Amino acid sequence: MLRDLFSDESGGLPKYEFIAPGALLLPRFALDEAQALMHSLQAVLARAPLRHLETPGGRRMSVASSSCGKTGWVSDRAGYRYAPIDPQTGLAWPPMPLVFFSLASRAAAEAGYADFEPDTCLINRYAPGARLTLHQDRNERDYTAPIVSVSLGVAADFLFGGQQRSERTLRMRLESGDVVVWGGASRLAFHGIAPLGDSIDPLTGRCRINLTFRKAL
Ligand code: MD6
Ligand code: FE
Repeated sequence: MLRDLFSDESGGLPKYEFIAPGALLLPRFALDEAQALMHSLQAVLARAPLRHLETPGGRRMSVASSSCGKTGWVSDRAGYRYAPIDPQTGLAWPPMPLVFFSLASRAAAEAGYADFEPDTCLINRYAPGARLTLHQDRNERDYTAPIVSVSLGVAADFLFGGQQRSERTLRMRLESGDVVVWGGASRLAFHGIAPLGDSIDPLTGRCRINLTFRKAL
């Protein structure tokens, strides 16, 4: 087990990288499924299109978002929350594809969180220059379930701070296929994404896609 923390059989990437207590990076954990994830994603986005949400302060987010699963994360002048109906279409969010659920649950188990059953997946698309300012994820009902975050396409700099916005942040590069699993003592850590650079990825073109799985209900 201890050896697994530092090496793998192929002499390539470590299986895990420690970020902070409760937070682990699983380098390229989703690489084998990346195409299948993108394929299922197209079907989800056909029913629940990406859109630039408005923040409670009235700003348009640079990231374009959608959701699938039993509920979806939304933001508008009234605040941040989960909603069972997509306000843009008036329909229920598309069901979470099995390949999404299965990957998230396996990643959580690999990181030590057994039996993770996400009920929602937030989909974020970053175009060049898009960013996510430091925030905490605190709209979920209970903080005992972890969050599983899957990066696809153009690499981005992930900023990871402490429990206070003012604490200094670590910066780590998230590559296509990387999975971050995050819970326990890190569940309410501030985090964000630095403005995306302009480059091309074979899977996603000039964009980065992030899939964030949560148990919200
Ligand atoms: C992103 N991720 O990677 C944004 N939140 O595009 C998040 O905001 C996030 O990666 C909670 C846990 C993991 C995350
Ligand atoms: Fe977040």
